[in-house]
Amino acid sequence: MALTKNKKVLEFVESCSSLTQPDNIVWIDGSANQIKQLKEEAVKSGELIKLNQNLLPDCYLHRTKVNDVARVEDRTFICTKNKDDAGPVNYWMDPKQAYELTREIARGSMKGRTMYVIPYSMGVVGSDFAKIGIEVTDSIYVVLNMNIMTRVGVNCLKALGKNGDFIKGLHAKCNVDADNRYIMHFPEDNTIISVNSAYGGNVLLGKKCFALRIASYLGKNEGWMAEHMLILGVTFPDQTKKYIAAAFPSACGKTNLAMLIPPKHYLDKGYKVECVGDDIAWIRVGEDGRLWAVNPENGFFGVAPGTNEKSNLNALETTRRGTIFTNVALNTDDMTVWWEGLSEKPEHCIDWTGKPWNGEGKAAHPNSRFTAPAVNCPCVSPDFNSKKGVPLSAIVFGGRRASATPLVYQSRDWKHGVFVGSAMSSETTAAATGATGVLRHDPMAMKPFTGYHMGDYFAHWIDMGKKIKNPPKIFNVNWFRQDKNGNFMWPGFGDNMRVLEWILKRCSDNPVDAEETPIGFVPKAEDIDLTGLDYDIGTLKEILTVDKQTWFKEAEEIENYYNGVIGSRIPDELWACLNELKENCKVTARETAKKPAAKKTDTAKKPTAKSPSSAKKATAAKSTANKK
Ligand code: OXD
Ligand code: MN
Repeated sequence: MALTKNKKVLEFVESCSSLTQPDNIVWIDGSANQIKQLKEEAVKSGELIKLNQNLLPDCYLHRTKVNDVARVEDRTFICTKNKDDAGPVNYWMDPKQAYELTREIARGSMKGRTMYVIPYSMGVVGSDFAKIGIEVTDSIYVVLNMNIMTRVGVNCLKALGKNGDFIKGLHAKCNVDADNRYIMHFPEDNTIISVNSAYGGNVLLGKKCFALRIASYLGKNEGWMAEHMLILGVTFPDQTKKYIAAAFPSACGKTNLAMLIPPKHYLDKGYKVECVGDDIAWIRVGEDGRLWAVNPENGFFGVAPGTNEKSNLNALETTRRGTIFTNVALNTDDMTVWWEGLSEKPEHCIDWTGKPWNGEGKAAHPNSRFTAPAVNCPCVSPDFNSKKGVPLSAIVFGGRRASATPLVYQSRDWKHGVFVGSAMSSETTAAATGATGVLRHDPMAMKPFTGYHMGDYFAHWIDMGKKIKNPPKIFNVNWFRQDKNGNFMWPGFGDNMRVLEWILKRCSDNPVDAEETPIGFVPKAEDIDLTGLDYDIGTLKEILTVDKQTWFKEAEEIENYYNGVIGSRIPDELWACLNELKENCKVTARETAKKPAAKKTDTAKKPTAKSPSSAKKATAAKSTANKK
């Protein structure tokens, strides 16, 4: 029975059911009883495997089809009337054609199946940030995951009232046919249609599709921001708190950073890190002129491989109950789960494809996941459900770069920070289909998630800067520098606290000193606290060095990207920053003879911008390690 009188919702549900022709329609009310029944049904049908309920209470395993294990960026479309509005880095399809194509595919596809109607909210229901969506799907797996990842149930319908608007989402599993898989976004109609997939990022429509692609478009029009960012809070020994939002591409360690456990000597002093979010931030300007952020999600859809007691104990604890695992291995001795990097290999296990594992190849898919409720997380922030969000002191960008980019640097101001974000590149990972380890531009880690023209997105960042009286400082980090033998040069994980501390000290009223380099401010090596870490300060100095020649080449590469890919919509402010970078990195003949580039102090005179152009010892681990 329909749970609402909202005509728009009823019409949407009716249009989906007359198209897909399900045998039954079930409205998801969010009650524990209904969810329990659905789990039982999914276990009966084989869609879920019940895990050891003593060791992993209320935990289940799901396997996707082998052709359906990651986001499909080349089958993900932004369907705007005007092709130019989707911009150069999105795949585009004419909305009329996209509706026709996907409706044809979905037509009759739910015959013999049940259609579930999921009312959900991104953000705490009733907060200024929150937005409601309705996802219609024929997958119990989707219902159960959405129930973890978002706030689901009748409350959301109540919040809509009789006439409220919402984001429409239709997911039809069809035959999970990779050749007819499409993830369509219609930002001008607040609509998403996903067909022929059952993998999280393609089908949990509240996540990437709504909370990033559609929301970024809404944010541009409504004056706020939807970003691919974790949010964490640091409590200092004097009990003051500061918040950081950080953008990293998929599978580059956002979950690990968001749940970081500081090194012992920080804990002893009274530092604490708490997690507000691990993937998405919705950000608005507050009345106090600062940026305030919420995590619109309600759970974590984290990458399993590489997660262990050392890399992320908090994530591991989070997954010990009420969790759905996808494409990990099944330890048949005790009906628990296993993945590469978790622990010693189990004696007997079934791999992610459902076959007995003989120890060769991967037991868990590299993009296998856990879907776990945020409330399970031992370090979840008390501000997790705050309706007004948390104020940001710092925004951090970061990518996976074997060379060039130092451990950390600070931009000169908001505009320069936007430039730094726009120039991000990172090596690709298993979170999306396609080759891994390929360096690609991924501005603000939003390449796959911006629902409109990337040049306009940069302009939106610049415009937002004009509205923020007290902007957060903007930084860039790189945990992934490698030496010539392919060893990581920074230990990462909990030790990243040492870098966060420097970042926050730069955000204080009395900032720690820094050195100005051609790309921004880097720490003096002695200002990074290495207490308790067997780490060579020489290595630290090396990964804090900025090489002018390398950065001149980077600048040329950014220029090629701006000119060759993004094109005319890039704001002048960013061209000015690029020119400034090139100017700063020009190497004189004398300098060529005595590398590396000299650093100036914080107070040194900045070079003038040109006008816009027309166009360790113990810690080093092999770079095959996953996320830091
Ligand atoms: C994710 C991703 O699942 O970025 O968060 O792919
Ligand atoms: Mn992500």
